[in-house]
Amino acid sequence: MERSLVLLKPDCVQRRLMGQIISRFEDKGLNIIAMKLLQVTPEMSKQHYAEHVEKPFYPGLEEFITGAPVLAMVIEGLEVIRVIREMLGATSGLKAASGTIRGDYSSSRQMNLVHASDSPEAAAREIGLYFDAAEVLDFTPCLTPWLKAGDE
Ligand code: FUP
Repeated sequence: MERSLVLLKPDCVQRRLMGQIISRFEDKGLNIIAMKLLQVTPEMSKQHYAEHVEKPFYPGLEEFITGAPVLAMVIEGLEVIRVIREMLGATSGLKAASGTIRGDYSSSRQMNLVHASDSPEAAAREIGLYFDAAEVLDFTPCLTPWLKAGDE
């Protein structure tokens, strides 16, 4: 089992798309094990996007991500980091394939609705940034035997 930090970004919250996006993850059989609505601070943004802080687009990215609440989640599943990144599609909504979340709902590179961790190392770092250990619930949904075989 793997975990990913998923953020429904301010554009997703403001556009009232949270329910539709959460449904896609639930319909896929993934397990939401933590969830919190919060306002990202400039300090959190700099930690979250540490690899981008020096890039020319960073000031606009910080203004965007701190501009309204986000919904942070920890989602668990088999190969979930890759699976969710594929569900999101390419970074830009203009390039993302139809059928992906960004391909279906976004026409922007910045306002691309959802963030998801891109590696196990990033997931561990990002989960620690948004959640205390006690906020992440370790439970097995009762439907699990109907979602995957026991040896998967
Ligand atoms: P992703 O891993 O798909 O979320 O995208 P990146 O880590 O490459 O970029 C992080 C965020 O910066 C993206 F959500 C979009 C934003 N971005 C811009 O706003 N402008 C750019 O030129 C590149 C990325």
